[in-house]
Amino acid sequence: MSIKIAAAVVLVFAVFAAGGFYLTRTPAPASEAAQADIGSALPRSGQGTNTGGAAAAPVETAPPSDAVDAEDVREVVIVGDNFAFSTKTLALKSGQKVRLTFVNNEGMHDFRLDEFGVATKKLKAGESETVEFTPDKTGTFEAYCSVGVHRAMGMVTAVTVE
Ligand SMILES: [Cu+2]
Repeated sequence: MSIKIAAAVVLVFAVFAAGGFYLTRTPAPASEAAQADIGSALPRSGQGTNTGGAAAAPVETAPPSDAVDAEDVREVVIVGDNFAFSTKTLALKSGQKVRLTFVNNEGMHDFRLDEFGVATKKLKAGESETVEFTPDKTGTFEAYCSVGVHRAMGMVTAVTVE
């Protein structure tokens, strides 16, 4: 039942996000059904529905701004071994934020991408570190491990930004 309510609240949110004026002009059948499911008078304001939704399913009804942020961030995971990165080529978009997690499987390695100021600590086996950056120029750049001669040994990733 709580899932149904959460779904209904999300639906109402979606309608509000699409344009609240739709409700006043021509109420969509979906919103009518959602209100019937809840079984009580649903406040027309977004704040009212937010309070009710938080009790039913906090994760589902997180503020819409979170969802927008999530869409704008490119999540990348790169694993390091002796002596290579799991990702040989990485295509990114200029202006799109990147949340890169470097996971080190064995040995000691870091992940660097000088052009965008990316540099994890030198990680031991089993450690990981997440860095965030937003590429602001296009081209192909070489990410690398700065430990010893690992870069020369091929511990690199070709990062293309377009
Ligand atoms: Cu290395």
